[in-house]
Amino acid sequence: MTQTEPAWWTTSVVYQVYPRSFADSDGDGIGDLAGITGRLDYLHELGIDVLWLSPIYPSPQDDNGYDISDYQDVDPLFGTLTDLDELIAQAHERGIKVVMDLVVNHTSDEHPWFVESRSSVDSPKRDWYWWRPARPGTTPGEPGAEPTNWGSFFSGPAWEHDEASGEYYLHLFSRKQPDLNWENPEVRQAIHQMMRWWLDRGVDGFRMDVINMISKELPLRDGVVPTAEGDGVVPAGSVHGDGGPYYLCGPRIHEFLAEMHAEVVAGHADTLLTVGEMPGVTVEEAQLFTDPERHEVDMVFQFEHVGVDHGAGKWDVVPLRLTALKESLGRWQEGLAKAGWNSLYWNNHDQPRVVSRFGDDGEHRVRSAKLLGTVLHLHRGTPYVYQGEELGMTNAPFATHEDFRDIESVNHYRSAVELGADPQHVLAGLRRMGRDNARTPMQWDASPNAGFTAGTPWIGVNPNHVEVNAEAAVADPDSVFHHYRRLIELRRTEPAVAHGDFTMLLEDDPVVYAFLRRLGDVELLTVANFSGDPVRPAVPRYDEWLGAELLLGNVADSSGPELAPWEARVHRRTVTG
Ligand code: TEU
Repeated sequence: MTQTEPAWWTTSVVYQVYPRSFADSDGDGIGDLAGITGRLDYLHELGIDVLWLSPIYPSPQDDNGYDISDYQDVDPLFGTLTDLDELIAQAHERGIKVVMDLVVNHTSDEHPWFVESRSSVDSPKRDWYWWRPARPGTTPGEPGAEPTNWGSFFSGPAWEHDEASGEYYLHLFSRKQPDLNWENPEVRQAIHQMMRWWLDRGVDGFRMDVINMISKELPLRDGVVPTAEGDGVVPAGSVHGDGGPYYLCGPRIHEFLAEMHAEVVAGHADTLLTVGEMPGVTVEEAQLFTDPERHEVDMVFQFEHVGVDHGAGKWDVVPLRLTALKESLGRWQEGLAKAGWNSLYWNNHDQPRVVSRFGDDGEHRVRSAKLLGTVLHLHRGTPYVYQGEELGMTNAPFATHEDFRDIESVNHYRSAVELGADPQHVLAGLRRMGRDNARTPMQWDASPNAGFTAGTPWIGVNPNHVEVNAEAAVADPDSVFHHYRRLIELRRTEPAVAHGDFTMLLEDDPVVYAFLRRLGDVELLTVANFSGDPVRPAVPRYDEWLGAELLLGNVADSSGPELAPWEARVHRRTVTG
């Protein structure tokens, strides 16, 4: 982004909708497209530029739509293609672009491609997926006979035995999500064609699900079994190896993404947004993926900063160390400063609610939600807001394991308990980290189902919707909603927010998050107190900043040298030299 005009998405904010949980127009308890269309004015008022829709395609819903059985249609649960056209048209009328989820590491096992692939070892589509015989010297179907020892993300082995042919197919996620074989050029061409079809229909880009997993290193081989002792939540006895080194950013990943760009995106590049979801991606790899000269993707979702509270695995939650969070985000800011671009997010449909995770969802809920928004949006990159984040929605009070719906949580509970873990201990991990925290219905108002549905919601509504809801937030000028609205506006009105250089301050401070942005002679200071106690920030010459303009804050009439609990401020000044 040096000499040329900065891309449009550098000044944009993306809003993610998880359609199943956003707004239900027909009373079946599941959100739908017409429900989203009915809420576009709300999103317009918030001021977002882009809407990213989690999958709405036909799907058996084993992983809530991330298991797709037809890439070119809409699941009747969510409506019809006509409803989608209407949503896109109405969004465009309000100046909102629409980005689709693209899930092409795997399909559903009910996708016709897989049905055909499975039908016979001689099927012309056999090689579209990863079929392998049992490990030599073993009996197919017996535990340990899997072609490699890889574990799946959703518990159990990453291979499923197919009785009919005696072979196994690879599924990094659920057994209903077989991995596509990207080595086969026909697979790639079919996907490119499908993507072009969506662009012709008027969509404005793609969020690419686990796209750094599409290239596997050959030959497939065993991974290291991480721990013999267990990690406190998954006890000893877990036999699966980590295949990550062989499928995360594999040998042909850059080639595949460059090819996809050339085949699909080139020619529309100035108007589209592409973002690759990339678990395990390093900043060095991300530089390559997002360098505009390389024509791969515009930005990536990295996972480091949402791993800082993971102990031995995601279910083993450790307290946040703010210094670790700053070290990580600061390194990403620096790493993508010259070429490439960051995406900025706290939340999505896979992460627990940030105000419960890194803030204070009790006494200081509103203030800490504003602080978290401020810190994120003042970084350099494109911010993503996940539905309800702009209300300060919190984790849900799941009482028993039966309250969970997500396949990851349900399988994890079952397999950990089978291996002998204490059910209460497993539940405690699910409550903190379970993906369903993000998936409880959007809280529109204080009515019994939060205005989400007239029927029975597919997952429990958070009882705090009587207080935390959009209707109340829109009516209250001091709400989290209006704070987010101001942050989104600031990105457009203050060029240093989008384009300024970034310098982290106070790296070793355990409670204060502080950084500078600088563009030309404009300098911004963001300073935030990540604690429930007042603090005097050790920012060099802070007294000089106190006289500078306060662009944004989350505590009324605050001006002294001390930050109140969970206070965040953004100062602006003009400097010379
Ligand atoms: O998620 C990819 C991923 O690796 C994790 O974020 C995942 O959610 C899990 O928590 C690992 O512990 C993407 C989608 O965002 C997710 O919803 C899907 O379940 C997954 O891919 C498979 O399509």
